[in-house]
Formats: sequence, structure tokens, C-alpha cells
Amino acid sequence: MSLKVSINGKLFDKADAKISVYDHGLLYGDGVFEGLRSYNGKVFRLEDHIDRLYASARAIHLEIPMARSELAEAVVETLKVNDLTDAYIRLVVTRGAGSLGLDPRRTSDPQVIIITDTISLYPDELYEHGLKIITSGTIRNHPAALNPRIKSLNYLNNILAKIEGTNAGCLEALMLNHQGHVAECTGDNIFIVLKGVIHTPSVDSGILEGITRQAVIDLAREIGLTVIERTMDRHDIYTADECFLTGTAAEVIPVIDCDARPIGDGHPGPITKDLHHRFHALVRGETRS
Ligand code: PXG
Repeated sequence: MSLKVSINGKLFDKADAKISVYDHGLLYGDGVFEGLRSYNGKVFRLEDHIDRLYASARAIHLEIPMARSELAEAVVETLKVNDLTDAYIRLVVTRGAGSLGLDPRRTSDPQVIIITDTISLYPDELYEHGLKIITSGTIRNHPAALNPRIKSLNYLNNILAKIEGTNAGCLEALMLNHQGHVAECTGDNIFIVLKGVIHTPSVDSGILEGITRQAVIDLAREIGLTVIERTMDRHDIYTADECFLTGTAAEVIPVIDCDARPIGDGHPGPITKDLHHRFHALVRGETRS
């Protein structure tokens, strides 16, 4: 059976799920998206992702032609018809087809796309031994140009940084903001542990407010750890005891090396491992049938 893709509430076979070449999503990266995950047939923090999608759309003056509840139901329905339990879900809303000019008033039909598919994960080995990252020369978007809080279809900065990473043999790359402070990785938020305290770049560092990031901050505080959201520099990464990344695909993954400098003792740390397990338990608990 071929996978079904939902476009504007209608299901199409994957091969027939198509968008106009005049769509401003394609012509200009004019649209927004979300990446979600389901476990055991249930979507983790669906409402949070829907909220962030509508906020991103709001921020780019794009009205999603569907109620939130309708979209949430369509996500669940698409998972169900595809008989997927542990899946990756991509929501995309484009500005729709228009003329070959920038003016969004010439577009008429925003496209609401729901793709559900199998998820490709980091190899298990990396959770055990940790990830090496490098700092990319490509900075995160200047917030006054395109606010990183918006999950827009314009992800070229992150893709260029990702290429720098993979060319250097690293699966993730650290991105700084326009002031040279640490922002985040190309598709993951970053945390460090120093003397038992957790630090992560604040929202005003120019980051996407990750849903996994928030879940991990809440978990850490629940077990009595202090979490500080602040301006961070690479110095903080280089001198940390532990470092880890959070994201929908990655969950919680240890970082053991940045720019060829070992972090701490060069092995995943105890707080990172504990939070990884606790995050798993949280996800299992929230997605139990
Ligand atoms: N920063 C950036 C720039 C992201 O794109 C995150 C942080 C983590 O946010 P969440 O809400 O997922 O904890 C993201 C999310 C993919 C993929 O296909 C990327 C993300 C999420 C899911 C899949 O590479 N990035």
C-alpha cells in the first residue's frame, strides 16, 4: 500500500501528492513548517507543535485556512490511514500559487500539507558514545531579517551550516548568532552542564524555541536541577563538563567534542544520560495508549 499524503484535507497517494510550481513556498520559501513525532500511534505534544505552526504563520502574515482542531484531527487521521505508530510527521503550509512576483496578495490558495513517514534517527552508537560537532561559519538568521523563532520554509542558513558540518565529518553543526554568541545547532537546541547546573541559550539568543528544549528544561527543574537560560559563548561550550542537544528527531543526544576540543572528559556525562532516560520515560508516559 502506498503512503497517503494529506493536502488541504484530502488524501493523495504519495506519488500523486503535488504542488504547483507557481507556489510561493517553492518560488520564495514563503511558508512555514513543523516536524513532529508519533510514538505508539500518538503524537508527542501535538498541541504545542500546532501552536508553534500558527504562531510562525501569524509572524509571516499567513492565514492557515483551517481551524487548529481540524488540523490536529487531520494529523491523527493521516497517521491512522498510513497505519503508522512510530513516525515522523511534517506539516507544511505554503503561501500558495501566485504570479512570478513577490507580492503575496497575488497568491490565493495556501496549501496545508501533512506528510507522515518513517523517521530516520541518529545511530544508537551516537547516543552511547556521543556526537562531535563543529562551529559553522554560517550564522543563524539575524532576528531582524528572519526571526529564528519562525519555523519558515527558508532554512538555507541551516542547510549551509549542515553542509559545513557534514564536510567536516560532523552530523550537527553549532550556529552562532549575529553577535557571535551561541544560538543552536542546525536542527537541535544546545545545552551544557557546568558544576551540576544546566545552561542553555535564551530565546533572545536567536533560537527556535524547541518543544524538546522546553520539555527537558521542565524535567530538569522537576528533579531539582537549576536551569539558566542566558547569553552563551563558545567558551562556555569548550569549558563545560557536559554538553547535549535536544530536538524532535534527536530527543536528547550527548555531544563529546566541539571544534576538535573534547568536552569534559570526552564521554557522555551522567546528567546528560539521566535526562535522556527521563525524556524517554516522559514520552512513553504521554503516548501510552
Ligand atoms: N532548532 C532548530 C533550528 C530546529 O529546526 C529545533 C531547534 C528543535 O526543536 P524541537 O521542537 O523539535 O525540539 C529544530 C527542530 C529534520 C527535523 O527533519 C528538524 C527539526 C525537527 C524535526 C525534524 O531535520 N528541527
